[in-house]
Amino acid sequence: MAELRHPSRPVRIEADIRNEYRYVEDLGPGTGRSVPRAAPRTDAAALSLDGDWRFRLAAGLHDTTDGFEDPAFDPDHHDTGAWDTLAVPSMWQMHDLDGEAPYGKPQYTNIHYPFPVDPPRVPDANPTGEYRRTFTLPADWPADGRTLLRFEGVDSCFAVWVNGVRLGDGKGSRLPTEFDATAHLTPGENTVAVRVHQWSSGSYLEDQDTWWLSGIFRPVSLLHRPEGGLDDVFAHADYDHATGLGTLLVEATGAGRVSVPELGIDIATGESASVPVEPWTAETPRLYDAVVSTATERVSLRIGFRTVSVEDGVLKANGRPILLRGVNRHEWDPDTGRTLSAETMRRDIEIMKRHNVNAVRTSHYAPDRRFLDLCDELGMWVIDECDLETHGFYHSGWQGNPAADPRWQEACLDRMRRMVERDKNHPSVIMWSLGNECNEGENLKAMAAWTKRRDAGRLVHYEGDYDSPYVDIYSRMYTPHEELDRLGSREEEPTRDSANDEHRRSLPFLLCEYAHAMGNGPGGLSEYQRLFERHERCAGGFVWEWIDQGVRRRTEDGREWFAYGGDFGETLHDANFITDGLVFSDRSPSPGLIEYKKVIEPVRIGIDPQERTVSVANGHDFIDTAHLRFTWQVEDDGVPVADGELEVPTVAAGSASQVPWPEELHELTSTGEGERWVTVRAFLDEDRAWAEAGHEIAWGQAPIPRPETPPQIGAVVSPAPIAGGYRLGGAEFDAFGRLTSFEGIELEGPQLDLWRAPVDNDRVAWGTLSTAAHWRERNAALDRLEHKLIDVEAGDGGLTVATRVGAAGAAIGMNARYDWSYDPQTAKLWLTVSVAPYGKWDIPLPRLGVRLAVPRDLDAVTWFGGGPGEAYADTRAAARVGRYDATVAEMQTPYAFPQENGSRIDVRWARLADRNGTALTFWGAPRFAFTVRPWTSEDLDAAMHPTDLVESDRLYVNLDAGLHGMGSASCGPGVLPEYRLLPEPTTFMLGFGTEQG
Ligand code: IPT
Repeated sequence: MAELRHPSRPVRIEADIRNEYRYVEDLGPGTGRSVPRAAPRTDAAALSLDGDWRFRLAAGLHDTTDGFEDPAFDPDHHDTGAWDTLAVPSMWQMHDLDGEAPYGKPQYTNIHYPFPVDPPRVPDANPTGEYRRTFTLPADWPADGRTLLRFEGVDSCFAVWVNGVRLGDGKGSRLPTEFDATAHLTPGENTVAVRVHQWSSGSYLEDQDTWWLSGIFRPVSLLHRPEGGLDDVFAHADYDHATGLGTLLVEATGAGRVSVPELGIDIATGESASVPVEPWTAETPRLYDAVVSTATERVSLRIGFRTVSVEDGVLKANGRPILLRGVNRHEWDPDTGRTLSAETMRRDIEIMKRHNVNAVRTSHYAPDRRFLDLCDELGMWVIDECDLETHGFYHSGWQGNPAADPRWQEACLDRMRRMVERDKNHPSVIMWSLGNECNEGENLKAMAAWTKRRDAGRLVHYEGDYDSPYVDIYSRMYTPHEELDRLGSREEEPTRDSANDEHRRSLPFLLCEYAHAMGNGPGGLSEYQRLFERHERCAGGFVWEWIDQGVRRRTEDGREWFAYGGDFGETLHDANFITDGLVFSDRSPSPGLIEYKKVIEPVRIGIDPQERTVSVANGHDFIDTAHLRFTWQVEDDGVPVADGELEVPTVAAGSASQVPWPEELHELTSTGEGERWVTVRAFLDEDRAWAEAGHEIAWGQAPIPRPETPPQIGAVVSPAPIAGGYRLGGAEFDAFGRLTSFEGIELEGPQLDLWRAPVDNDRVAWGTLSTAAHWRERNAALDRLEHKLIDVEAGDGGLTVATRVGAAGAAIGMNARYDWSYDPQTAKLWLTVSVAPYGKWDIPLPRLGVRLAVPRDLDAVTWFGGGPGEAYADTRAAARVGRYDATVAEMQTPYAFPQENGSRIDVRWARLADRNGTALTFWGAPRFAFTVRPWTSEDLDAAMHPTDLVESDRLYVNLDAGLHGMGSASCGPGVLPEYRLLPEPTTFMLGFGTEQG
């Protein structure tokens, strides 16, 4: 194993060494590179150079102490025998992290550069990897034309040698670079050597919110370019919705023919043809196979005809407004970092499509190009974003921002050119984004201008310049709801420079980031979606972000966990701000994704029990509902009693239709004892490329109304004194009035609980004190409340226990009274909790409810209420009323950073049972929120990772009258007023029994 030498070792920096590495810190994008171009499928010869390369790592550029030499190929001088073997593509810090971590470790920072901000200088401790491999050109490798050596992505800067000849160097990590190797290749064995530097001037342009990782992380290949071939092609494929004609024009660097057999098109490059076509949309990703050929090369393209436009300030595709239900996607794999397999890319899109997502912003760089092939094929609107972010300059008031410094202009333009040229043939790409978080600057303007000249067929996006002078869409991030409402109504403040106002007001509005999906949440998605749907100016939004970027690790005893910032001993890091995705690091959906799926469902199903109708509103932008099958189902107290198919006439996109209830359902409307709910669901009628027939797209639910009856409590028993306390029917209490057992089950009695392990949205705040900090603050100290008994009174009706609840040092607290009664008829124990705050409260409560401990064996959970997943006041759209079963383990949500989780909403009753039939049932009067966990909120609060949580021999059950909402304050607006849990006098009632619910 190569030893990563200590970076602080003193090294001699000689003048000639400085010269040799000048390219690392110069502002140029690279030297010796070929012109950027598209690289479509072709029949020209190609040779993959992926696989095992020889590799070794030095601690810095100037670390010549251990024979770290010029990698120019020289068989006499170079013996790679002692080198390691490393897979290409891969990121060198992602290797053997649970073992020796031979190539250093990942580091995570959000905005801060992980080196002194002294552009364009980077540290001498610049981990530098030497890569080398040999390859033999196939015997039939063509002798004519040229051969290019292509790198799809190298992070962050590299120089290349072929057979000892230096071809050049490059920067721009997530963009392709090609070098002409023709003159230096030999028919036999060849050697390619690449030297890769972790840091370079390019790092100043790549300050995205992700892990700092290095290496040849995307594929490498040799590509033959035949004489008279097609080095570059640009297919323009528009769709005219008025005529139904698609117009194809292929520009190419060589003169050739373009044929689309299915459309009968056979034209010359540079010529156009218009024929009737089915247009491409994200909902109907219709692609036509085309071949562009010259005498020496055949290039295959997949053509999607579509036209993107802005009309009257509305974003349109093919003449119709579109609503982007999007996600921001970093490329991430918990084992390999930003090196992704094709399967993983497909998996991402499948999961997105299955959750009704129709758009991706490739935050914040051009993705592996195979991802865009898949977006074309499966149907996704894409904002393709340039690999450019200079966020770290924010901390110095944007002094020295490369986006505003003409010396960096070529580097910026080069990045844009390489992205646009690479991706210009993808119908899925509807906007080019200049980058992310670069503030303002002339270089951005120049990038926009170049892009518009090069490709008039797409829109230009950039968020960082609010005046929006050179973009086609007004884009912002994390805008609160009420401001979005004003923006949607075009009632926003004027631009800073009044010259821009008219232009900006004419633009559609986009939230390129919103709803920060960090930890539990985001709350408020439904409210955002309503605004997007209300205002036609709103083009929709992109949730931040798609995936938790955790690094998979294992404890010594083999338990899996996911690392975030700081877990690799980084001194500068941004902790778990990197785990903020809609899917967890292993790509399992988080509750946030389930919620998002429901909120953005493209079909809205309304059920009106009065009118006995079902309404179906088709929110698709293009397709009708013919691909959907509808069913209805009736449940009594969550138990299915009847179901059937629902005939819904085909509803056109943007229309709604109402159907009467089917006869059978009609007959079921009278309801007996329990609650009767009608659920209507829409499923895919047949297999799609991304889901099978039967996949659920949307649902609606409504109760058959009935008067809500308060719990019937019959004649109650009086408490009887027993040794050390009281007995009340089947319940025993200690002298302090705390419940100790019920029907023989040992309990640690319910008592008032106001605390929750703060969620990221409580904990993380920008420029203000977080909600959790207020909660912990000395005068409140809700995390360390004490309970003081004031009085226990055994009366005729039961037991009354009065307490005061407050923390040491705090002047605010709660009066809490517990009224217990026992109804022998039903064998139920009833508890009425009455709370009244005292002192001056100016903060919301984390939760309001009671907590009790029960034996660990009661592991089987059944409940009737909202489910199946967790739901909170402002994240409850996906909670469906029903009867659910789960184990205690399944009731937990494994957020990478432990926090409040797993609460089920609107629970009518919940039952915990062990294997021997012992069971405890809780009733609400009428409802409660319910969590059960094998550890306490305090344990959750103290843990850094789920693997820190140790199961106790108890289960801790919370029965809550309410919980404070989640909001999105970890980056964005806090909890909306209607979901804040305010301290006020409250009474709630709970029942305890052993019967079935
Ligand atoms: C915004 C960034 O664009 C994004 O990359 C990510 O860091 C996100 O925040 C938070 O996770 S910028 C923020 C300062 C609004």
